[in-house]
Amino acid sequence: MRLRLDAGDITQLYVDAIVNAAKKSLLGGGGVDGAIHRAAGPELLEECKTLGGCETGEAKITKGYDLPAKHVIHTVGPVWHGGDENEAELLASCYMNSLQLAEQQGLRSIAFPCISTGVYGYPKQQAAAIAVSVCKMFTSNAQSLKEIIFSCYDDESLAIYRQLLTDS
Ligand code: AR6
Repeated sequence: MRLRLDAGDITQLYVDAIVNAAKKSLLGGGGVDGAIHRAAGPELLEECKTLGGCETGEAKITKGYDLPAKHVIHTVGPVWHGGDENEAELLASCYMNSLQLAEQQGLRSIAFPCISTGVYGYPKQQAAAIAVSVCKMFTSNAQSLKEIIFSCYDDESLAIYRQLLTDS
């Protein structure tokens, strides 16, 4: 099992699944969600409409349509309210539930964006520490998954993840 960084656009990755930092309705939005829907094409929204939304911390899977990725795992990160509203547990659940879904489907590779660190305002360093620690913990139980990619779209996130992966 390999953990690695990618500095580009998550929608360009040839992996079994990319993870979408979605909103509860799963009906599209801005940021990485908007980019994924644009690149996947309108059929993604049609499938999302059948899913009945998604609770914060949970995850649902669809096909990838026009994306190079075969699937999209949609998860809803917590909105940052200062840290006393269960944000850390909910963010950890996003990663854990996405990984479990990927394993259930027998997927070999998955790419995560920096969930909640854009519009939802989660501090990047704290969010990255959770992402890396959940994914590392998961590596010992992984069966089908061989590669986890952290998609770091901005330089600050890239530097934070690079440090975390080097230190651990
Ligand atoms: N590839 C990889 N990462 C990206 C890309 C991309 N193409 N575009 C942006 N990012 P955000 P959130 C990074 O705001 O904070 C949406 O409207 C971005 O730099 O997309 O979880 C949803 O519908 C940042 O580090 O997600 C929800 O309403 C990270 O993706 C809400 O935003 C997450 O930023 C979710 O907010």
